[in-house]
Amino acid sequence: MKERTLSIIKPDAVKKNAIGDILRRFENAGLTIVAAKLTTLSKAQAQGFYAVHKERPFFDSLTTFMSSGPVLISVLEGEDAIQTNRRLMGATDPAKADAGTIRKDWATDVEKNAAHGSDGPDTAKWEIGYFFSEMDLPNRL
Ligand code: IDP
Ligand code: MG
Repeated sequence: MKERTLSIIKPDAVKKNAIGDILRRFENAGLTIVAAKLTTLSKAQAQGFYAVHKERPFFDSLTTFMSSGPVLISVLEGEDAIQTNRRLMGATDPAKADAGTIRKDWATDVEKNAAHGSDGPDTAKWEIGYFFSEMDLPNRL
């Protein structure tokens, strides 16, 4: 099914000049980039995005990291975009990520793990709406 997902190339991967290589992987996998912005999140914006994790012990460190430098936020569209992006990223912990995945190739550790991808249709819709408006994304799915 054609669907959309939210991707974030995290500050660690942006610092490694990996934006082009990572977007290339999305495109090579048949995903289309339908909206994108390069921005630096405030701590409050990062806390809002990761609110679902606010009780986790790593929440403060994670949101400090996510607001530590530029990120490339994009909306990817295609068949099974959510699972395709998760497969391209690999496991949350790069030590457990398959060879050839984004996290295996660029992550530093389980926190500084190079990329974010929505984990399901409901979170994808919420996450896309968190960063993009109707004007950025005409409803043409
Ligand atoms: P996901 O990004 O693979 O969906 P989640 O469990 O949703 O993984 O966690 C969100 C983010 O929180 C991860 O991508 C990672 O940056 C960070 N994180 C997850 N687990 C840990 C941990 O055990 N220690 C530190 N940071 C973590
Ligand atoms: Mg997640």
